[in-house]
Amino acid sequence: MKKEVLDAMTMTRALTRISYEIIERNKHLEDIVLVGIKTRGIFLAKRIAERILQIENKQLPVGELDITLYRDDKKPEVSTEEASVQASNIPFDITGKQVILVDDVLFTGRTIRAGLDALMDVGRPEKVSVAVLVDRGHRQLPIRADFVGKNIPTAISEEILVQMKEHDGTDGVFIVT
Ligand code: 3GP
Ligand code: 5GP
Ligand code: MG
Repeated sequence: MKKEVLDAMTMTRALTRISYEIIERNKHLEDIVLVGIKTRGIFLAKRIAERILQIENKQLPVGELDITLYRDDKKPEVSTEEASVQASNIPFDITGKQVILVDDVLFTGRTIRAGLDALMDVGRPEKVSVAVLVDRGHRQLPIRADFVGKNIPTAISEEILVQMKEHDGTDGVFIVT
C-alpha cells in the first residue's frame, strides 16, 4: 500500500521553511556551504540553494557526496578504483566553513556518519549540520538532524518513497507498506 504523506506543494513549503531556518540561524551566509548526499540529497541541496538565492540574493556553493565507500554496513560491489571515479564532487574548500549535509531520508544515521567521515577527508569544517526532508526515526547512532522537513514515524518494515521532479518526474513523499 502507498500512502501520500507530503504532496508537491507541502514539500516545496517544507524546503522554503528549511531555507528560512538556515538564513535565521546563520548571520554570515557567506560561510555556509551545502553538501548533498548522492541522488536525491543533491537535488534537495540545489533546491535549498535556489530558494536562499531568491530570498537573500546569495548563491551558496553546493557540493556532492557519494558515501558508498564510507559506509560501515554496505560495501560497494564495484572495485575501489571504480568507486572512487563515481565519488564526490566538492569543488571548493570546506575548511573553516559551516557545512550543511543534505539528504532525503534520515533513518539509522549511518549515512550521515559516513558523510562526516568523507567530509573530514577533504577538509576541516568549522561546523557541520544536517538537513533532511524526512526523519523516519530508528536511529542506531547518536546523530540528529538540525533541519527537518517532516518527521514521519515509521515501522521498521515500512519504507519512505521520495520522488523528486529532477529524478522521478514528480514531487511527493509516500509511506509504502
Ligand atoms: P537516494 O539515492 O535518493 O538517496 O534506490 C532509490 C532510493 O531509495 C535511494 O535514494 C535509496 O537511498 C533509497 N532507499 C530506500 N530504502 C532504503 C533503505 O532502506 N536503505 C537505504 N540505504 N536506501 C534506501
Ligand atoms: P540511514 O543511513 O540513516 O539508515 O539512511 C539514510 C539513507 O538511506 C538516505 O540516503 C536515504 O536515501 C536512505 N534511506 C533509508 N531509509 C529510507 C527509506 O525508507 N526511504 C528512502 N527513500 N530512503 C531511505
Ligand atoms: Mg538518500
